[in-house]
Order: sequence, then structure tokens, then C-alpha cells
Amino acid sequence: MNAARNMMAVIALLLGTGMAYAQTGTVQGTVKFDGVAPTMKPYKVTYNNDVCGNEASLDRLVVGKDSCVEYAVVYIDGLKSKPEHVAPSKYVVDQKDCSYYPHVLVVDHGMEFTVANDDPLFHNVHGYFASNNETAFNIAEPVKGMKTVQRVRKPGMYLMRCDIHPWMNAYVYVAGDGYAAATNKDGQFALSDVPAGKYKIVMWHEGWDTRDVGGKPEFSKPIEETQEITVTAGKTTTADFTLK
Ligand SMILES: [Cu+2]
Repeated sequence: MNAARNMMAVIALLLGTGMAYAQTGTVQGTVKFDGVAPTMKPYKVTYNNDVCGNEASLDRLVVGKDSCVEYAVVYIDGLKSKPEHVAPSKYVVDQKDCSYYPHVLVVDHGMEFTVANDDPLFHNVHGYFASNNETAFNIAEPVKGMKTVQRVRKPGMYLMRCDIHPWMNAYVYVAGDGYAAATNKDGQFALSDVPAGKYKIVMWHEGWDTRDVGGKPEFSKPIEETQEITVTAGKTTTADFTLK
């Protein structure tokens, strides 16, 4: 009797899993730079050189082999699911050698991430809402080995900068819903378990023009491109983007 019941439970589970898979698809694609990518000038570092080095990259435009663009964020617009509780240790931005790693972090579930300091000097992590440049949070991490869990109230894009080392910049995209990704060094992204349907898919890139304002780089506006896609159950939909 018990064996029969267990078997029924297994069949129900398999059917349930099968149905869940049958209703979702994968979206994948590549972001490439159109034409010859401009060369990015490094920022001259004039203090804390023992830790920070003599030059720093702003990481505003990272183009690899075959014009592949790293650190673009791709997300599906208007597709919302409930954020899951994920341990904030899953999402970490580390400060090392006076740079942020990774340069772009996507928090695809939940609303928390961790900021760590791996440098033997004082960094502060000034977070701004990318939409209006207003302060969202400000964390001081004076000591090497510090870790701070940052909880944000709103999903969206956040810019992080250090007020002491003005070249340090990074982005955190809090999707909360599981349908966002940053491109890897091969310019690729993949979004899995997307419910079948028609959507707008957005590619966001931070933009790379900078202007020196009293020794502090100011950044140009981000670039966004949108496509309409249809996600079919059990299939992979391709969405490629070109950055100009
Ligand atoms: Cu700093």
C-alpha cells in the first residue's frame, strides 16, 4: 500500500516537473560592439599607489575577442515573480586593489547583496539610484576583511562609487525576480525558466564617455536597446544585441 502510494507520489512529482518545464523556455544571446571599439584611457592614480597601483581602469567599456561586450545587463521587462529569500553571501562585490569585482553584479533573486573590503585601506561605498543619481546608501569599510550586507528597498540599477578613490565605480542591478543577467567575457547571457509568452527584452550598457570634473570622472548616460521576443515552451529563443 505504502509502495503504491509512494509510486503515485513520484509520478505526480514527475508530471508536475514536466509540466513546469513544458511551460518555460530559455532566452540567450550575445552583445557585440559595432565597429572598432574606442580605446579607454586609464585613470592616473596619484595616492595610495602601494595598494591601488599607478593606473586604474574605469571598466566603462570592456570589449573582448570578436567585439564581445562584457558587463551589459539584459533583463525581461514587465515579468515579475516574487523575490526569493537568497542568502546575501551569494551576491558579493569585492573591493580589491582599489577596484570593484565584479564591475557589474546582477542580483537576480532577493534584495540583498554583500560588499566586501579586501584592501588594507579605507573605502566607502556610496550607492546611488542610477535613475536620478540620488544617494541610496553609504557604507564605510575602513578595515580589510570587512563585509556589509546591503539591503535595498527598490529593484533597479545602482551605481556604486568610492568618495576617496574617484575612479572606483561599479553597478549592481537588483532584479529581484530572476530574469536578468550580465554578459560574460564572451558577451553572452542566458535567462532560463522564462514562462512562455511575448516580452520586451532590454539590453542596458552603462556608456563609456567620461568627463573630468575636478579630478573626478563623470559618466555619460547609459545606453538601452529593446527587442520584442516570443518565448516558446521547451525552446531557446535568441536575442542578440549590437552596442554602438
Ligand atoms: Cu576607495
